[in-house]
Amino acid sequence: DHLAVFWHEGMLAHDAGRGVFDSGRDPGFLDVLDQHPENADRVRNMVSILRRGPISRFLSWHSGRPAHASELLSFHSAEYIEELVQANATGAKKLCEGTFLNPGSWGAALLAAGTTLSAMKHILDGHSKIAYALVRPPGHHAQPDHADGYCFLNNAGLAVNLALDSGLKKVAVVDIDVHYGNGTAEGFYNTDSVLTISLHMKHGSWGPSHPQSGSVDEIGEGRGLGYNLNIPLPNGSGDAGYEYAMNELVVPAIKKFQPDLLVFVVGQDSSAFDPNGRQCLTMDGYRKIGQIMRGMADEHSNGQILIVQEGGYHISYSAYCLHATLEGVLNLQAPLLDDPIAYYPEDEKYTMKVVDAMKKCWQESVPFLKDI
Ligand code: 6DK
Ligand code: ZN
Repeated sequence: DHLAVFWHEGMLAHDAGRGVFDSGRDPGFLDVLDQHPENADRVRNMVSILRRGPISRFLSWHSGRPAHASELLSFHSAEYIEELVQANATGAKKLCEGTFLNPGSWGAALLAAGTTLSAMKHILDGHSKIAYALVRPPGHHAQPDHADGYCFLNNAGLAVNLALDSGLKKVAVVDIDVHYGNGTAEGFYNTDSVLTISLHMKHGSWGPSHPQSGSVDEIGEGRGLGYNLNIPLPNGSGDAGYEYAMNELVVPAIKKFQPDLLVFVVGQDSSAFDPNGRQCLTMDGYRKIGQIMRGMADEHSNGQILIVQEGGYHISYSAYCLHATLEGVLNLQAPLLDDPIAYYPEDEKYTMKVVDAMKKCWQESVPFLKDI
């Protein structure tokens, strides 16, 4: 069993700078500003854990490539692409809230799109059943006509259209990034050929969530009615909550839809330690979701899964959660890698027992506290 990873280091050239990226909560007390959450270092760590971690023996590495401008028109309007080309040529610095350009950004965005297309083509050509596009800048907020939420080009959406153009009839997208995949949803809102499913942080349940849409009643339109399924989950849903939502909602929907191929849109910002979310997944939860995705692909989609990278902002835990997700997709029996951070004691009353023991110790050894 193996998994083909598509990557190109040119994607590291996109740099959205430093700043106060959550102006809703930071009143400007701090001198040392954060890197933009979507920085090159987070992806450097994803590359290195896949190269050096125990999963490395199951992976083959393939070079990504830039998309041609003409390939972008399957998802985006010509006007929007022209706008991006102009922004790049004139050195524009900001496209919308949180979404910044530097001189390397457009080249990186073209590489992210082209690399995702290459990964999809690899599956369509029958070279591998499972491929992972390790890409940045991310794509799932990018709409046919707009940049949004760190995203310029909708990498997964472009790949879905390649699959349809190559003769596949039905593709399902399952997006577990903590934010609603609104761009992908919009691109396929009126078609029944693509079932888009997004699990995300319910708007209003924690912090300044983005975007503010993604409610359960946004179910598609026209021929696409019913083919966009939103699963907004309350913050803190955790491993058990996500596993339940996968088994109760996603698995039956995929079973009914019978896709020819699954696109698994992953974001590690649903983890317990992410600065941009509070869904509280740990490596165990990501591993389980990966296993469930693999089970659905084996049962309905000839084992075919394209995995596409989106967000995930904890500089090290994101890489570990990615590793766990791919372990799950590979259906490995025992976990390959321990969780370095998440620790939940089995007995939640444990602290009380420790405190009781200390009190007893004080009563016995500290003279003035012998009768507390
Ligand atoms: N904040 C993503 O992880 C991107 O889904 C998340 C984008 C969050 C944008 C947050 C944002 C504001 C708004 C107003 C003022 C200040 C800050 F696409 C992925 F990378 F995957 O706009
Ligand atoms: Zn996200």
